[in-house]
Amino acid sequence: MSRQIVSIVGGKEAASATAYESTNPARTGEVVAQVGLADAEVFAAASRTAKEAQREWAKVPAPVRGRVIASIGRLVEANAERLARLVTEEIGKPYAEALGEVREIVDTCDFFLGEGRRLYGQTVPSEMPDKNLFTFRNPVGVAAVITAGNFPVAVPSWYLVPALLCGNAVVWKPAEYAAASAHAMYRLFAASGLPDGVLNIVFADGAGTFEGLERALDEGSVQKVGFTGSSEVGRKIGELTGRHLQSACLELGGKNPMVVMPDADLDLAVEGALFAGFGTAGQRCTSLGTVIVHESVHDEFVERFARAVGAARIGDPMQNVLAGPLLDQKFADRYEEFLTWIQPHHKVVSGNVGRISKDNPHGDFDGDQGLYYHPVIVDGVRPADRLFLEETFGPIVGVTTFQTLDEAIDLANLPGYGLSSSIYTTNPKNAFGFREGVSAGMVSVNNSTSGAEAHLPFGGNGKSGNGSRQSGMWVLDQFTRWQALNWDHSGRLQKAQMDVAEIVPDLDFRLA
Ligand code: UN1
Repeated sequence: MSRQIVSIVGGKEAASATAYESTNPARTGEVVAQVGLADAEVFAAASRTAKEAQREWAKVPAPVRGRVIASIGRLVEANAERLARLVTEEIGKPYAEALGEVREIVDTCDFFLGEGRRLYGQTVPSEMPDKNLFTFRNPVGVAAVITAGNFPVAVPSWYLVPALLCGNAVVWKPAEYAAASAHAMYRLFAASGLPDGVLNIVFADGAGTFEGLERALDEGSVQKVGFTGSSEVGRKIGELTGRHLQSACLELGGKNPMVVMPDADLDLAVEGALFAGFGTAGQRCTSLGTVIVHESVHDEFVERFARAVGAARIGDPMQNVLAGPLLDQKFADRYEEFLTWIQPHHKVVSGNVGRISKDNPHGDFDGDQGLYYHPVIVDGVRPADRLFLEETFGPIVGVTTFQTLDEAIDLANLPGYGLSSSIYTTNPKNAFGFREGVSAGMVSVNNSTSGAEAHLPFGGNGKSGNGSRQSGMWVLDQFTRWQALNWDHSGRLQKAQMDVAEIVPDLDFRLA
């Protein structure tokens, strides 16, 4: 029998309004969890509960909160295989990658448990005597965190761990199609001893979440929104939070470019493009969108890339495969639409296109009973094409050519996203020139566009986000607000800018 799961608010199961089935995309007939979806009121109520709980949580000394984060890391580590297996079962991510994803939670905990003993403020000299200036990091309050299901546990941890460490309470709304993985992660967090109400999990559909969030913002019970998902929904959340004078932390889509210079190690570039484009079935926000390859090496690169894709194993995600199925039916439907963007002037160089089946196999794999799709390389993509300009979440990569580095940089920036990017070159001049010119928040040199490490700033510009950064010390600015304190112990009112001693220089002085 499959699991039955519902939202948990203040440590108690909350009411659900509608039912949802989370299924295994590798065997679509298999239900992983029956999920009770809550309505807008439950979301708003969870935010009120969180607001109440946050007051006490903020009073727990940060080093003690850091110990809780340490416990979460240990619990996740001790349950790594189980959690990874559930992720594979629910969203079809190859098991080795799912284990890596779980590792990323532990890495994030490792980083932030120490932050509990740092969370530094500053002492700052005053312009007047007998006066001291300080800065403090205060928690923002309640964070509403809304996450996608392609990284159902790692990406949420990028929000949850620092938010909790900084003394905030959280209402987390995970993707419905990854509800069981999220529920398991919630239980691991709860086992760390987090007081009830400090972390709440609400399962809801998009419309219910949006309405609940709007209510919570109106009521003043949410002070920060974290969102990972599409640029389209990110824009709506940005508008909503903007109306409440808040700036959300938005981690959105990408059309991530990979530039291949004539001096590149082509085998390395092919290996990078294969993993960046088709690992995770192309379903990372950091997945490769377009290879921008120098015209002098284009034919050679495309031939080797197509060969590598033809040889890549697609199949049961519990096996040693490059990619498993797509995340969910919704993603399969959308991906099929992206395939209609292939135009007569394009050349598909990777072989078969579309759903893998008995009549349309990938090597000897017939698609079993899952949402498996052929990896597709489309050569001859032009700057005006939808395939060039828009994110195509799934296993499809475009190829185009350039003559000069400046032209490659212009092409890389043209779609207007700015999450990740990559250049393959053996010349440092090209690497640094690209870094300087590309609009992306993340740049790889001789490496995949995906696979960022958990302690570097993660985030994008343009259509990829509003400049917010997650991970490492940079995310602290999302979950804390600086407070400035000045303390005058002179025993008199000293007026800033007015009662300041003046040392008079001789500005007419010149060397003889
Ligand atoms: C995402 O798809 O939302 O850098 C995040 C990477 C992963 C995270 C991807 N560590 O590819």
